[in-house]
Amino acid sequence: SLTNNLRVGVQGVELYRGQNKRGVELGPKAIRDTGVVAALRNVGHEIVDYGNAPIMEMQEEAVLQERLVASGGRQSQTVPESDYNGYLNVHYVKQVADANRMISDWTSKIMRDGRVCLTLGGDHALGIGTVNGASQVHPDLGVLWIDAHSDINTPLTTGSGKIHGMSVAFFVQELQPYMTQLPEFSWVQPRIKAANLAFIGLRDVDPAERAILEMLGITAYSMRDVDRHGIQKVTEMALSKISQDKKRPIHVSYDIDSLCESIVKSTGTPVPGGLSLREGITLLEMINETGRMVSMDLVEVNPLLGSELDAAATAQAAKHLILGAFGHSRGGMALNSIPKP
Ligand code: NNH
Ligand code: MN
Ligand code: MN
Ligand code: MN
Repeated sequence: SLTNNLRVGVQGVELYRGQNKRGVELGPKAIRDTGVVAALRNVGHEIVDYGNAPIMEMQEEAVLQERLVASGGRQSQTVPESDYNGYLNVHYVKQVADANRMISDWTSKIMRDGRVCLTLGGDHALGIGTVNGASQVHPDLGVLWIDAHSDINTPLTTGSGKIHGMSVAFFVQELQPYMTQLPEFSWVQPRIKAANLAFIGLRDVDPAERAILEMLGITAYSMRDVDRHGIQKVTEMALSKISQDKKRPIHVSYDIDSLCESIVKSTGTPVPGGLSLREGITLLEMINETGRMVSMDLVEVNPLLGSELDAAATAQAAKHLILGAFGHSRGGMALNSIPKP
């Protein structure tokens, strides 16, 4: 049965330096503006919204941001790349590292307050911080990474230099011997075992990423698997792979681009042929039913991409995914479970 009586902490993370399209920093506001927090209260949860983490780059960028808004246009801009050095191609290392250090602290603090942590992004590089924070509280954490992409490039294998395509590489224990150690990220504790990680929704994986997945035997269900087995079977398999004894606490990192490009256009790298919104909801409902989800990210909503209607549809999709993850009953609520005023 669905879990609908949790203590929940919401945090926004206006991170955008993990990729190169402005606007993803407006994701937390776009998602909150759907009324998702009030909707979660109606489901029955007790919720504290901690607001947006004051990451330094947003303060530095506040002026730029105002100019963007003042320009009247809601057009996304592509930001210039900044290389780590002449040898590695990793963009904005310090900004992304410093932001993640704070995100990690906020995540573990929210969880130590006894709350399920819901993180609204922002780009997917924030997963470095949320997984680190969550695994500090639950060292036996399992991770489900729902994404069109596997985000497991290392600083050596990345073609793009974008850290949102490398997040997973930072926290997988067995990958560390192959991982270029960046001093800015030396605070990260890679505690997630390859066996306790699974991907669902893949359809755009780089050759080096595929090699890493195979080398470490990481469970990865692509859209081909979803087509073959159906989303229920795939979710069951993923859940039992990452926790055979069905006891492990679960972090869900949900990239909105796992959904099909036809429904989610306001995201940095839309990919055709993805999950339907219903498959996304079903998957998250099943995770909710385990009662073991301790933390969830919803990332890569960029309201400056696509039309305003696209942006609204993408934010709505995010809202309904979150509702599924937090046990909203599509069949209506039983009278005795409706929260008392
Ligand atoms: N694999 C590519 C890279 O490393 C694309 C990653 N883009 C994403 N990931 N949107 O979710 O840059
Ligand atoms: Mn570059
Ligand atoms: Mn991603
Ligand atoms: Mn993605």
